[in-house]
Parts: sequence; structure tokens; C-alpha cells
Amino acid sequence: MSDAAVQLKPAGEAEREMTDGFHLIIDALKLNDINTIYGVPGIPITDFGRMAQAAGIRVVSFRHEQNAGNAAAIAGFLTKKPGICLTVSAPGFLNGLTALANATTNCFPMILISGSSEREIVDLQQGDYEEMDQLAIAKPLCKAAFRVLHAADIGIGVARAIRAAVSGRPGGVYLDLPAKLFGQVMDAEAGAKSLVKVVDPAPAQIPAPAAVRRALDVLKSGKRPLIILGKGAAYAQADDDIRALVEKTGIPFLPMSMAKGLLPDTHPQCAGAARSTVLKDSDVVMMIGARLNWLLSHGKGKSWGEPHSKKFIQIDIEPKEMDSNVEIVAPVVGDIGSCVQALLSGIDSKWPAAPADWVNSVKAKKDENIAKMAPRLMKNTAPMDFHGALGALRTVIKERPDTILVNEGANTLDLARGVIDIYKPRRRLDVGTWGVMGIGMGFAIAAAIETGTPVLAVEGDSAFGFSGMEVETICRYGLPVCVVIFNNNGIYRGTDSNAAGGSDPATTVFVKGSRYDKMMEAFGGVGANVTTPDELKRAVDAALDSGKPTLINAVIDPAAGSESGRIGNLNPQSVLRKK
Ligand SMILES: Cc1ncc(C[n+]2csc(CCOP(=O)(O)OP(=O)(O)O)c2C)c(N)n1
Ligand SMILES: [Mg+2]
Repeated sequence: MSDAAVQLKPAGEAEREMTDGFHLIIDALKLNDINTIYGVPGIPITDFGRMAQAAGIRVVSFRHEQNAGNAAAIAGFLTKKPGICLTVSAPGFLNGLTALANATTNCFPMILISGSSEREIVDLQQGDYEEMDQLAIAKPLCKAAFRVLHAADIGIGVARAIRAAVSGRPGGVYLDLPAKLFGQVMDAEAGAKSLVKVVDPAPAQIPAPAAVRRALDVLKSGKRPLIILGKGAAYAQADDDIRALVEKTGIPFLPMSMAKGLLPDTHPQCAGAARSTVLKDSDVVMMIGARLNWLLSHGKGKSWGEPHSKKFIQIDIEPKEMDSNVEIVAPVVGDIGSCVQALLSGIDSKWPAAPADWVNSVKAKKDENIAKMAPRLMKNTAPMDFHGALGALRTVIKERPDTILVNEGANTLDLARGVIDIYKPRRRLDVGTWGVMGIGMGFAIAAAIETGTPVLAVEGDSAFGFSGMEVETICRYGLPVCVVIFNNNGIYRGTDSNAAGGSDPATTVFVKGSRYDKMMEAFGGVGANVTTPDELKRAVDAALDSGKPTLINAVIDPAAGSESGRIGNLNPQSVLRKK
């Protein structure tokens, strides 16, 4: 314990109860029902972590702050409470920033709490230990950033951070706590009074009745209507109402990646397997918690059919989202739960059935695509291709629909998204808006900790490398996480060669025939090496039955993948090289 912490009762005030920064931060978090911290210890937050653990907060120590940050972010997504990431100053803080920025981009509520160095020295740039103006650096990467300089302001500082993270459109918040703050002493009673329990941290935002009527009128006018469900809809935890809205209208729906499972992918109205058809041919599109960013081709261009052929209805909590890419004819601004409820109450028995010719043509296209895919998913050969391996995992999730699937990679991501059906809300967690690699182990750890449900992480061999050291964390905490590595010897494929012909390998390939399963065994977990879909299924079933930390090295044909998975078109091309 630091000197400051043990000097709780300065001389002459022995009879007065005192408190300090350490205790006030812990009390402020607990008062607001924050019971888990993800972080990496070091100066100036080591003692704080110990004391938080002693006070009953679950403090989960990682091997790298980026993974702790990703864990906090997804904890926020899963619970609607801000996930907390705790880092040391300068380098630890910087390591946490990618996750903070990613959380903000994905609208996950998290708070990056970082210790920082002496303000007086930092501001005069006199070269303190881990000197850095962290607040200034964090600001452009998050929703809000605050610094607390006085123990008496800890309560309000923590309250502001919580409210900023979860209210309106959720996102990342930075809270800067200089080293000196932790040891600052104040009267215990005054300290207790300074704490703030945030009242109604994410107030409902009720949509205007006129906006709801306009949206319903446009929706009703559609001859080929489509509903797109986004991650925001999954976050809202308005699962029953969203399902009721989709089912009452009878309109085909398309789930974005992390909205899969809000209604099962096997639902008769699910148009996931007819994605290109519904985007191109629909005339009215209602987006619920989904944005028209690159993942939806910005709402225009070839994939959306004839220019200006659509009317868009958008439901989002952020008014600035409207008209971001194309005209939104019916904006509905409010929280998803309130908006969906309002829309539902406008749908009565006179609501027209969805146009049958449209519904049938979507169904026909979907059945055709599913039938085309089916034989590829049943191939039980060695080496496996992606489809064969994913066919096995698809069956696992069908049999165990509560399992949370974490997924990252290129081919491993894009193909798994299409192949593995999800049956329940918030059971698929992935790279999100940025397509960022490195979320895997952080997401898996937090998903297991926050929900207590088994986690299956399906990882490209490259993707896994970004957070792979956290398998030790998984073993240390004994978490029910099964990691499957699709090992194709590299990024996209393992077959590239160095065009210069030298002894250096190509830029996209890794050591051939690596045995990632040995990494898990090194820490006392279970490792398995599999070469066929049958073996893969048996190994995953065993892992999920036992709940033991497991890593399965799934040997995939190195030639099976394609460049950048499904988004190879985004690669710039050299005209000169083509000549
Ligand atoms: C932080 C970050 N760095 C780099 C990338 C670029 N990138 C996209 S996918 C990928 C890895 C793809 O390889 P793998 O995970 O093995 O998947 P595969 O296609 O081989 O199945 C990389 C490095 C990224 N998306 N994010
Ligand atoms: Mg790979």
C-alpha cells in the first residue's frame, strides 16, 4: 500500500474519520453498481487495483491494455453499463486508446480510467516518469474526456463519465486521474457526501409522434419494404418489441453482423441469405439502429439498384446521423426501445400484410442461395476449406444457441458471418464498424465474465495474434472460452511468395504448420489439433461441455481464402503494376 494510503489519519486529526482518493474512486464506482474493472497494473494504479479487489470489485488483469480496453467496451455493449478499463500513464494509456476509439466508433459505452503523471511537471514538460498530456490526446478519440484534480471532485467526475458514456448515443469516455489524486486525504463524511449516484444515466428519448406517423406512412407505402437491424438495436435490449414489430409487419429483415440473433437467422422473414437482392430491389428501407456507412455501401451505388429508387426511414438516437449519406425521408430520433414501442402502437389490425409477391420473391432467392451453399458446408475433407470447417461450427451453435460467438479475421470473419446462424440476441460479437483485428480475446474474456455463458471464439490465425497472449488470462481466470484458430498459414492465404525471390517470406504468410494449440497447453488449458470438420466438431463439443479453457488449431487449406475476404474491392490498385 502506498505511503499516502496508510496515512489515513494525519497527526492531530486522529479522532476524525478520514478517506482518500483511492477509497473515494472505489466508493464512487460501487455506488453506481460498477462491479468489474479490466486493466493492467503499474504506477500509479497498482494499489488502486488491489484495494478495489479487496473492496469486492472484480479486477481482471490482462497482459496488454488494448485487450483490457476491448473487454471493457464489449462489457458495455452487453450490459448497457459503462465497461471500465484501467491503465497506467503514457504507454499504458496509449495502449488503451485503440479500444477507446473503437468503442466510440461502435457506440459501446466504456470508460478508460488512466493514472497520469504530475500535472505541474507534465505541463512544464520537465520530463516526469511517463510524462504525457493524456487528456489532450484522448479528447478527439472519445465522446468526452475529464480530469479530476481534487479528491472532493471524484464523485462528480465519475458521475459525469458514467453519464457521458451511456446517455444518448453511447461511446468511449476518458477519465484522467493524476497520481497525486489517489493519496489526497479528506474528511470521510464530506467525502461520502461528495459522491453522486447517477439518476437515470441513459434517459429515455421519446420520438415525436409526428415523426412516428410519418415513418409508418412511408413504411406502409412500400411495395418492396425491407427492415435493417443494426448493432444499436441489439444494444437496446428491446428484443421482444423489435421482434413483434418485424413480425407484425411481415416485412423481410436483414440483420447487420452484430444484430444477428435479434430474430433467429432461421426466421422465415430473415433475408440474410438474399442480401444483395433485398438491397437492390427494395423500395422502402427502415433502418433500426443501423447506420448507412461503408458496411451498407453508404446507401447508394450499384448494390442499392437504381439511383434514388429508395425511401429511407431511419431510427437512431443521434439526430446528426440523419442524411449522413443519403436523404432520410422519415427520420425517427429517439432511443431504439421507445421508438420501436411507438411504432408498434401505430400498427393495428388494419395494417396491410407485406406484399406477397415481394415476400415470395425474397424467399425464393433465399432458398436458392441456401440450397447452393448446403453441399459446401457438408464437405468432410482434409485439409479443410473454410466452408467445411464452418459447417461443423454452424451445427455446434445450432445445438448450443446460448453460446456467444466471437469472430475476427478476413475470410474467417466474412464466411463465418454468412454460414453460422445465430438464434439469440447479442450472441455474435465481432470486429464491428472498423473491421479491427485484435478484439478476439478481450471480447471473449468479457463475454464469459459478464454473462457466465460459454464463448466460442472463431479466429483467423492472423487475427488471433493481435491478442493471443491473453490465452494466459483465460487460463488464469479459468474461463469457459473455446478458441478455434482457422490456421491457413497467414493473412488471407498462406501461399504467397516473395516477388523479389529472396529468403524473406512473403508479407502475408506465417510459419507454416504452426501449432497454436501448444500455446494453450503452456498455461494449463486444453489444446487440440484438428484436420477435419468431424474432428473439429468433436473437439469444440468437448470444450463447451467441459467449460475448460481450450484452443483448437484447425488446419485450413492455405490456398482456400481470398484476398481481404469479401472486401477485396476496397484495396487500391496500382495502375503501373498492371501495365
Ligand atoms: C488493427 C488492424 N490491423 C490490420 C488489419 C488488416 N487486416 C484485415 S484482416 C487481417 C488478418 C486476416 O488474416 P486472418 O485473420 O488469418 O484471416 P484469414 O483471411 O486468413 O481467414 C488483417 C491483418 C486490421 N483490420 N486491423
Ligand atoms: Mg489466416
